[in-house]
Formats: sequence, structure tokens, C-alpha cells
Amino acid sequence: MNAPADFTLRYDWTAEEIVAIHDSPLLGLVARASAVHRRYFDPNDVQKAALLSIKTGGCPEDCSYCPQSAHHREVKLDRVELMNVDDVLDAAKTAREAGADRFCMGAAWRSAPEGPRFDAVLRMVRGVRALGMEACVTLGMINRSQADRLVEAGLTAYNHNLDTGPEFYEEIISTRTYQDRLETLKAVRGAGLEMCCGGIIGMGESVKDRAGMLQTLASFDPHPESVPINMLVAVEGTPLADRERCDSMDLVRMIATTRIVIPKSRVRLSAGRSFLSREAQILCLVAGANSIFHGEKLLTTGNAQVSADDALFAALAGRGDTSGCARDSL
Ligand code: SAM
Ligand code: DTB
Ligand code: SF4
Repeated sequence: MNAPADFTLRYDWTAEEIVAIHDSPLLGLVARASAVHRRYFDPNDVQKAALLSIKTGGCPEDCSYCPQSAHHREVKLDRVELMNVDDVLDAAKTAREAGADRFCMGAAWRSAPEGPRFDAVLRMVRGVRALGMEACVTLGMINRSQADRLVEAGLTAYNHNLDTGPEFYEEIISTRTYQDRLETLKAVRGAGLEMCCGGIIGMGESVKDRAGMLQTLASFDPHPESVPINMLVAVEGTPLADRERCDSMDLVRMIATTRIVIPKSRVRLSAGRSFLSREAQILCLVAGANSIFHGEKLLTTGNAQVSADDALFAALAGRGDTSGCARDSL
């Protein structure tokens, strides 16, 4: 039998403990994660967030998974300079009308620039907040003064992923270190911003690497409020283009383990959802994910179709009448 779910927040998980949870029998793992999830959240609350790439491509970093890196010349992607503020706010309004209450803006920068472009991002943040939505940005590395200005503009959260465990990190990125990531996260926390920090599975890492990432995330006190779990979208022209897609149950295990070691945070079922059946997505939600990215596009790659998401949310909704399949089959 599995150990009883532990609802107290812990910051001292060992990688071995996390691997043991991750590799435990699937049904018990999901049941345990689901119990933790219900302790802290309404299980019917699944947040829809929308994503927009506000500056696309031409990034000087060499992250091997990323189609936006300037190092991966074979990728077919049009570079687009920073969008103008009104166009971004129009996109946020459209996303709100489609049911999103969080708007996440991503820029392919190594580090956020100073000057007019940063000021434009601050106006975007103010505009999104004025629409009554949560605002999240991911701009690469930032310093404390930039984090302070984002707070002043009303930013809800800063997204900066660890992506993988510390040991596997240098196999994936050579132009920056794990320590660089931690420095930005320190600036984010120091300024009092919510932290959105997670990673990717399916890049060739081991379960131990996945556990290493979760161990680092769980060592932050407080825990990151938001933890995106992405499944690699292998893009042609990137060094990881030929990586075999991981099994959807690997994602379920990763989400369940995240929910158990970081129990109070929103776990986001992020990139890779378009590869999952409706049922696999529902299993991820049962295992503790409670947010999805909604809309046809992630940053540069396709997301689950909006029509498929309508079917997903229809399946999740309460059923006011008993007509339809169930009764027909009586
Ligand atoms: N340049 C900024 C940075 O790296 O912090 C922000 C944008 S970056 C595209 C945001 C995150 O998207 C990455 O940290 C990574 O976790 C995720 N991501 C990028 N490409 C991906 C892919 N092909 N599949 C899955 N996740 C991906
Ligand atoms: C996160 O962890 N996943 C989102 C968001 N944070 C910014 C981005 C996923 C990007 C997938 C690849 C692309 O569309 O370019
Ligand atoms: Fe640049 Fe971010 Fe892509 Fe890395 S993940 S290449 S930093 S846009």
C-alpha cells in the first residue's frame, strides 16, 4: 500500500524520495496525488490561460528544444520584433472572451532589454491587468530593478523555467547555467512576484533528472505558485527534432509527482497537450493538473484545437439532464 498522503508543505524532499513516488504503481500514485489536490483545490477548478509570443525568434540562447533559438538555422520560423501594445491588448481581450483569465506573454530574449522595449512590456502588463486578467510574462533573465518595475505595473507572476534537473541541464543548453536561472528566480522572489517555474519532459532525461528538477523546485520557500509541466514539442530543425515522443503516462506520473511534492501550487498541463487524447488529458487533471493553455497556438507551435477543448470542457461540466448516451443505452 502507498504511504498516506502527506498534506504538510515540505522543502527538503530528496531525489530518492521523489523517484520512489514517481515510480510507484500508477493507480496508487494518481489516487494519492488526487487526494492532495482535493485538499488544496476545488477539483472542478481548471484555469484557462492564454499564451502570446510578443517577440518571436532570433534568440541568442541555444536551448536545444526551442524553435526560437537563432542557433537552429534550419527551423522554419519568421522572426517578429516586439509587438505593439495595442495589438497585444486586443489579443488579451479576445482570449478573455474565449474564457481565459490569465494572459501569458513570452519574449525570445536572453535577458529583458532596458529602455523603450521594457517600457512597452510594462504598458502591456498594465493593460492586461486593467482587463481584469492575471498577467504573466517570460522575458528571459531579469534583474531586481526590472522585477520591481514589473511589480509596480501589476504583474501577477514571472515565468522562468528550470526546464530539467541540474545534471542534465548542460546537455540541453550551453549558453547559460542553472545558476543563471536561479539568480533571476531570486530577483523575482526578492521583488515579491509570484514565481511560475517548471520544465519539460521528453528531452532524453532520466526519471532521476525529472526528480532533480522537482527537488529544486520544492526546495524554494515558498514553493513556486505555478508549475508548468511541458511535454517536448519536437520541432523540425532543432537538435531535439528526432526525440521519441514520451508516453502520455509519463506525463501523468510527472504531474502526479509534482502535485504531491508541491501540493498547494497550480500545476499547468502545458505544451504537448495536442498529442494527448481527451481521456489522457482528463487523467492529467485527475492527477493534479489544474490549468491548461487555451487557444490554437502556444508561442510558436500548435496547441490543442479550440474545438477539442470545447469537447474536453463539455465532458468535464456537470450534466444538468440525463438525456443522451447514458439514457439511450439503458
Ligand atoms: N526566453 C525566455 C526563457 O527562456 O525564459 C522565455 C520564452 S521560453 C520559449 C519559455 C519556455 O517554453 C521554456 O523555458 C521551455 O520550458 C518552454 N518551451 C520552449 N520550447 C519548447 C518546446 N519545443 N517544447 C516544450 N516546451 C518548450
Ligand atoms: C511554459 O512553461 N510553457 C509555455 C509558457 N511557459 C511560456 C511555452 C510553451 C512553448 C512551446 C513551444 C512553442 O510554442 O514555441
Ligand atoms: Fe531563447 Fe527562451 Fe527559446 Fe531558450 S527557451 S532559445 S531563452 S526563447
